[in-house]
Parts: sequence; C-alpha cells; structure tokens
Amino acid sequence: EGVNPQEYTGIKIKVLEWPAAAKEVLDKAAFNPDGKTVSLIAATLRPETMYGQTCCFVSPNINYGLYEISETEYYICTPRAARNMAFQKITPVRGEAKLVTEISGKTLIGARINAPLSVYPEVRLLPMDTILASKGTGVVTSVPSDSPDDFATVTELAKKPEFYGIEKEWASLDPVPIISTPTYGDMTAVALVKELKIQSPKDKDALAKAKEIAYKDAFYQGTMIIGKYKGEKVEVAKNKVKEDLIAAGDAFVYNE
Ligand code: A2H
Repeated sequence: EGVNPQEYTGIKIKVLEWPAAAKEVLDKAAFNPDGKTVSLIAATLRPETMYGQTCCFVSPNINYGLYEISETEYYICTPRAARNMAFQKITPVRGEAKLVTEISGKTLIGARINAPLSVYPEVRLLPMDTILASKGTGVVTSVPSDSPDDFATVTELAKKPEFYGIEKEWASLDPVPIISTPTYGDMTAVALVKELKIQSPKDKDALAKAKEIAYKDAFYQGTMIIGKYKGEKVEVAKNKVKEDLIAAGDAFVYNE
C-alpha cells in the first residue's frame, strides 16, 4: 500500500445465481440468500467505463468474506477491505464488519451477476490470477475495451476455458466502445495490447506501460461515445457517472 490515499468507487455487482460450490458454503453457514441482495464490491478508478463491463473477476486464490450490511443487504470483499469499510460509515456499526461466512474466490466462479450500467444485463464472475489481496476489495470488474489487464485476462480465459474451469462463452462477450481518443480510437486497451504485443496477463512490464498510457490518453484526450454523457470529455463525465451510480444506490466511495 502506498503512502497516498486512493479513492475508489465501490461498484455493487449483484449476484443473480450462485454456483453449486458457493451454495454449499452458504448452506453450511445457514445463510439463505433468497429475498436478500448480495453484491460483490468491485473497486474501480474508472467509473465512467462501467457501460462496458463484460464480466467481473475474483482471484481463485483469495478468501473473501460475506458481510451483513443490513437485514436485506450483504457485501462480498476481502476481510481487509471490510475492515477499512467499517471505518468509513459503510457498515452499520463503526469499526465492525459483521462476517456471515468466509467464501473462497474459487467457489464463486461462474456466478451469474448484474453489473450496473453495463450494456450486458447479465454477465459472469470469472477468475483473474493477478488480483492482489492487498489492494482495493479483491474484486475487479472487467472492462476489456479500456483496461489492458482486463483485455489480456479475458483473452487468456477464452483461449483455455477448460484449464480455467469456465465456459468459453462466459469470457467471449464483445468489448464495448465507451470512449474515443484521437490516438487509439474507440477501444484503447484493445489497440494498446496489440501495439505492445502483449501475449498474456503475465506480461507484467508491458501491461504496466499499457495501463499508464491508456489511463492518461482516456483522461486527457477521451470523449464519451455512450451513455448519458455522450459527447462530453472523460475528464468531466467521470465524476458525473460516479455520482449517478452513487445516487442510484449502485456504488459508494471507498478509500484506502
Ligand atoms: B480499474 P491502482 Cl477500464 N488487484 O477499473 C489488481 N487490480 C486491481 C485490484 C487488485 N486488488 N483492485 C482494483 N484493480 C484494478 C476499471 C479500469 C481500471 C479500467 C482501466 C484501468 C483500470 C475496470 N477494470 O485500472 O493500483 C481496477 O481496474 C488501471 C489504473 O489502485 C482499478 O481500476 O491504481 C485499478 O486496478 C486500481 O489500480
């Protein structure tokens, strides 16, 4: 963790249907999700790209927690993030995050989920090996049009679905054009992954470079080409989309 505070937008990714392995974990904890809203909380720096979510990622190597926020609302994130949230007025009692059960990322993979603002009404929860437990919530929503990491990961997943224990079609939704820039067109991440010849999510240095370029290019040169703020500069639209998500109850500010 760095010395500078980082402000994330915590996006509520609602679970629509649990995979069998996750159902077993919930059963053991005597937790019945019927009539309750359970959301994976994805930490993002790019709320304006949420129109282009094609899936969401958890790490198959991280243990998450299911936390009670109210009688009807529950969040899934790392225990570390839940502790931080408890001091940011996100949990009902200051300093306390009420754990219902631990749940491994592996058991959650394949869940049917709803990602707010996405043009796809329903997407899947998929594995991402490069998620760090020490950052954000441990949940990363996937926007392959604008995130080189996300594009590299979905490409890898679609290449070897059996190896990753998923259905190929879950990782095969088309990236969505969200932002246009003079240099990279309307799918910055796709263009950069090609230009820098990135072959896999393990090409760390090239991905770090792509990420840096993509972020600056979109922020300073980008124009929205979808949604309520179509035609506006990304620099301006970013905060408006974030505030709309928060007002709709689909997101909150999470600091670390
Ligand atoms: B971003 P920073 Cl479209 N491990 O959201 C690895 N990556 C993580 C993470 C973790 N624990 N938690 C969050 N992230 C990702 C959207 C996005 C993001 C786009 C483009 C770039 C981008 C959709 N994925 O990030 O280290 C999340 O992905 C590149 C800057 O705190 C989050 O924002 O600076 C970003 O990395 C946080 O990175």
